[in-house]
Amino acid sequence: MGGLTQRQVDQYLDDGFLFPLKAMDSDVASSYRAKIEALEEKYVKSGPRSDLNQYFRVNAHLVLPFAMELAKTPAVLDSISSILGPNVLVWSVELFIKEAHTSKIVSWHQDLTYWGLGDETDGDTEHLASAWIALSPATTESGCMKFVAGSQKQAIQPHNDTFGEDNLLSRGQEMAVDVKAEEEVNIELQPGEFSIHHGRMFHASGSNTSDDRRIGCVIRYVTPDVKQLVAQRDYAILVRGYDAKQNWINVAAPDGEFSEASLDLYEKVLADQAIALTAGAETEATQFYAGSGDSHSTPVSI
Ligand SMILES: O=C(O)CCC(=O)C(=O)O
Repeated sequence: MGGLTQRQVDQYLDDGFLFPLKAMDSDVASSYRAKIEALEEKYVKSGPRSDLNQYFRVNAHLVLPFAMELAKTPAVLDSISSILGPNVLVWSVELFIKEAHTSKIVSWHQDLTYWGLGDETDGDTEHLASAWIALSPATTESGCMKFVAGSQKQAIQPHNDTFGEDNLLSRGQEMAVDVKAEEEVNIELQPGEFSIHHGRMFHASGSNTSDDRRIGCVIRYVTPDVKQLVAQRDYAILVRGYDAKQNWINVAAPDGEFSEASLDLYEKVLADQAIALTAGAETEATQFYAGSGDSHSTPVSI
């Protein structure tokens, strides 16, 4: 089994992120991009029950087999296991797509702020990491992610909901902290490369001024130690080792693209998670729940 060197693990512990790492050859990344674009063509008017973007942005692994396949990419899992240990579950898979020449951004935030996840009683955890795989060039020009080295050593900061129209985050959540330009590290990745970041990492991304779409697939990995502390229950798919703690409802990977069973499970998971994701929001929880079949409803997301 591959995995990170001790030096890379130490660097991750210092900086809170690692990049660029190789997930797959660029032609394999292109084949995943082609699958995404084929779905966009197929569901141009509406998704199977909700808007296609809902499934892309939240829990794609529950309804799209290729998203689960990406989450099981051996090189990514090996690296994640070097950080999280032998027992690993996938909590979420999300696609972040920025069209060419668009003003969409992601504001500065820390992932763990809104997920309701933590260790035992503390709404925080070291046992979660995200891997972001580039499926098209992620450059400064196309709006790649930006990290602040060492920021994961700080506590969760206060965040404000801005609901900014150009913000890819569902609440436009933004940290009430000024990040100086000289602190930013641009996480440039070529198709097939990936980065890993900590759940408390200060991160953001700018607009896409390039001629190509910027497509990233982010996978949120947890260990059996992590618990859902806000919602009553939460779900994950075991991808390495075993889950002796059973803090998660272990579910199966989808048995087909948007199969009826996978869509039913998707809606159940979304309804349960909405309780955690909307905690503290200034808007009604229903605004974030897209299981109603309303193709214009706001995706539930980070
Ligand atoms: O893709 C982006 O620009 C932001 C992604 C992000 O915030 C994340 O993966 O946690």
